This record gives sequence, structure tokens and C-alpha cells, in this order.
Amino acid sequence: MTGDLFEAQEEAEPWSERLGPGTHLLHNFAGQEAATLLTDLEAVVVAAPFRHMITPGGFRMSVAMTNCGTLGWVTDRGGYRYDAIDPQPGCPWPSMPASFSGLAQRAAAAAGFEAFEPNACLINRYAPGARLSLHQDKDEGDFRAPIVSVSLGIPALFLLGGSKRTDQTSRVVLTHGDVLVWGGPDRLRYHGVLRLKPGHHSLVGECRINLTFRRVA
Ligand code: MD3
Ligand code: FE
Repeated sequence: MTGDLFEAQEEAEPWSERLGPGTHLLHNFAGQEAATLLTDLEAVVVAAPFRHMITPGGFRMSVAMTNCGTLGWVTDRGGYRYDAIDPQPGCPWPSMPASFSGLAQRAAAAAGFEAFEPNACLINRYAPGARLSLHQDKDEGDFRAPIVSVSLGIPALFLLGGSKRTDQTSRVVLTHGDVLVWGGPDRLRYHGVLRLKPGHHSLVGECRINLTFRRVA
């Protein structure tokens, strides 16, 4: 299984794999557009820089985050929430680049979710050593829409669990250009990202970037 995934990095053509009833891994779906996405990301990050947010429990997250779109995901001592205002400069998040929303909509459609219109894009930056512990995405208030995630840069090991925290997890390699779409019965599955190993990617450098598109009620 893992051997096949590593070989897939070399392939130019996208191919997809079903990881669950509503979970689709579209290998290299964003490969052709990656350079455009990264250029548009630079403009977003000028307006809303990456920052290490604080969890409600008081821990600094190892993943650096920012957002674009109408709503952005934030965490602080007060809890997790979506907010129209970036608390750092105190102004709205940058709007979602058309390259971002277009790709998210096409990926969702390729996985069978028509007319996906994301209004929030959480952007995660993993430096070597950064990780995201097992969690559910349940702050969106509406679980009918899928979530679309785009991986850029050095590869990561993604953990896919079940509907309970204690369910068995499987590991999936996510490489540059891979797009994950999950919804329907899989929308509330537990998931996480293992500690990132050092590496280098010619376009992205020494890190991994993940764009996560959501429809927030
Ligand atoms: C499959 N981000 O931001 S996205 C997050 O790579 C987050 O940065 C991870 O989890 C990242 O909340 C993983 C891929 C993902 C996310 C949630 C899922 C895949 C999923 C939920 C169910 C099934
Ligand atoms: Fe998540």
C-alpha cells in the first residue's frame, strides 16, 4: 500500500482512491495549479501572517495557521470558533483567491459533492516537528457540506480514525498536490497529522502547507 503511494508521486496524471464511504484521496489533483496557489497564498499571508495559536488549555500549537475567506478558524483561551475578524490586526480575513475556491469546488465535484461553495479556508503550515493531534472538525455548525484539503510541500503521514477517538487509525501518506475530500458518513471521523519529518520541496521549501476548505453555517 505505502509503496504504491510513494510511486504515485512521480505520476503526472491524477488518480483517485476511496479511503471510506465518503472519503476520497485525489492524488496530485492540484499538481498543475500548485505554483498559482502558492503565489496567491503569498498575498494572503502578507495581510494575515501565519501565527501559532493557543489552545483553550493554554498550549501553543506547533502548526502555524492563518485563514482566508469570510470566516476564519481561531483558537485562544476562550475556545475554538469561526470568526469574521482576524484577531491579530483586528480586521476581516483576506478574501479567498479564485484559484483556491475554484480548485476546491472542482475537487469536491470530482468526489461526487456538487456545488461546494466554501466560505472558510484554514491554512496550516507544518515545519519539521509540527503535528496535529487526533481530533474531529465539528466547529462548522453544518455537516452537510464536505471538507476539501490540499497538501503542498514535503510529505506528511496523515492519521485516519473512525467516529470514536479510540477507534483504530490507519496511516496515509499525503504528498505535494494531493487533495482529500471527505463528507457524508465520514464528515466527523477523527484524524490527525504525525510529527513532520524534515525534508525539502522545490516549490515550497522546508515545510508542508495544507489548505482546508469548509462551508461554515
Ligand atoms: C478525513 N488538517 O485543519 S486535512 C484541520 O493536513 C486538519 O493540516 C490536517 O485536520 C492537515 O482540521 C488534515 C485532511 C482531513 C481532515 C479531516 C478529515 C481529512 C479528513 C476528517 C475525516 C476524514
Ligand atoms: Fe481537522
